[in-house]
Amino acid sequence: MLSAQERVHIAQVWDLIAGHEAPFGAELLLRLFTAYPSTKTYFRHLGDYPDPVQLLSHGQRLLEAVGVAVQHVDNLRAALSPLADLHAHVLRVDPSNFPLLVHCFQVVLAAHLQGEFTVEMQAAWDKFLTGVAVVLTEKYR
Ligand code: HNI
Repeated sequence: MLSAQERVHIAQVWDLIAGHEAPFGAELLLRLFTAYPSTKTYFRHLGDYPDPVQLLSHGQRLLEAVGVAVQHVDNLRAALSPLADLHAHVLRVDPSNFPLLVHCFQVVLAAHLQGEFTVEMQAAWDKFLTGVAVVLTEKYR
């Protein structure tokens, strides 16, 4: 459950990302694959070195889903249900990968926003993204 102040931080930061979903997502994936190469095992179909077009395309889809989550912070389970089915039953992404993506997401935010990305904003985004990850991984068992 997010506090009123945490909701403000989520909305403020999302306003900065909105409209830049593809490049933000591509940078997020590049960081994820580079810092944590084991995550690439789920993207074998993109080849050893995913090209920018593939990164932008998947990055955009991923960030658009985060945008849906931002619009449904109180109802994540219902809003993300099809995506949770996909990750659990079709893709079978091990849940241990999600905190890695949550971490890289914050690194991309910090790299771009620098001093504008306050400690309180980071705390709010960590809580929110962890909530998204919980929903996306809870259908595994
Ligand atoms: Ni994820 C497909 C969203 C975490 C591996 N993923 C998607 C799609 C969305 C999405 C949206 C596209 C669905 C569709 O085409 O119908 N993924 C998210 C979100 C998170 C997340 C919001 C976490 C916050 N995914 C992860 C993680 C991994 C992952 C941590 C593995 C390391 N996702 C995948 C793979 C696909 C995928 C693999 C399929 C890619 C493809 O090319 O079709």
